[in-house]
Amino acid sequence: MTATRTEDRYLTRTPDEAALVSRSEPVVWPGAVKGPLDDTTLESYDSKGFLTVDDLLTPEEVLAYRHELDRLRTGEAVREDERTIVEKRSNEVRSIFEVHRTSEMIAKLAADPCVADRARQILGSDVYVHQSRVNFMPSFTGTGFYWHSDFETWHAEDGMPSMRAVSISIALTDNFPFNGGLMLMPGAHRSFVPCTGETPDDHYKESLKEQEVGVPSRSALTALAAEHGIEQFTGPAGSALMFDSNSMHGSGSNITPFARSNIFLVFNSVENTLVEPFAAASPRPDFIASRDFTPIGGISDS
Ligand code: 6CS
Ligand code: FE
Repeated sequence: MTATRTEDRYLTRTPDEAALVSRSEPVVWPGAVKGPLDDTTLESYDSKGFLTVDDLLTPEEVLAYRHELDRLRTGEAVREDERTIVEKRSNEVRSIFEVHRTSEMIAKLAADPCVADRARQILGSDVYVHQSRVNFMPSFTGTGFYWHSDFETWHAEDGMPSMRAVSISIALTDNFPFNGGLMLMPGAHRSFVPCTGETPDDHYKESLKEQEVGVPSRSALTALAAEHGIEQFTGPAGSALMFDSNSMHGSGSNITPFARSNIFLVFNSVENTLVEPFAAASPRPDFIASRDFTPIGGISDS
């Protein structure tokens, strides 16, 4: 059943600015699924909208994934592939989507209990991969991403009904405060920020390079930052950040010699599968927003 706009709790991409909307859904879904996260960690995630995992990967695993990322981005054909996003100015490869389908290593990582069990525990259900990408933030010329909520885009352009998805960003290089590490506003995930501006056709062809539609107003960002502050995800290669689909986040550019790369996986609850977009003429391609809702693995018995 496709929700009509009148039933849409999270109206966005409207002509005029609208007030913040309080989140309807829980952040951590009632304890239907056990997992590796202890109560203190879950309470912190519930409150802030994100958590960090130290040493998710060993140094040897980090090296193996870095070789895999180099394999994935090598070759002229990669640049012509629609799943590859290149930097606007430098034309360097910035992101490659759908890597959970093109890389067996990354498919296994997504299904690994140390990743999938955390997602299932937070979302309280079986999960499937909504989106995967590897990100290369080049040294010296890496451009960041302006403030945004991923859910705002996934709701508007992919038809994701509710805030019942979680992302994990796994660092394959050291994340320093100065080389474009992700910034988040702790607690802002409890407010939905409607954005103005109609979604252009094929918006993803621009928004994945630089998002201009579907970004909050400066007044909304100023109010959120004043209320919640800003924290930055820093940590060594092998560490990971898990964050709620509606976390307000963004990243700066990278003018340092220290390149940044990560594996980015988005898990959506099988109870929250995509319907028609809520604020776009047509859904985005499957390589950006999967419509294969097959759960990964079963609920583990851990
Ligand atoms: O549009 C998207 O789905 C992607 N865009 C950003 C800026 N973050 C989340 C996601 O990968
Ligand atoms: Fe994002």
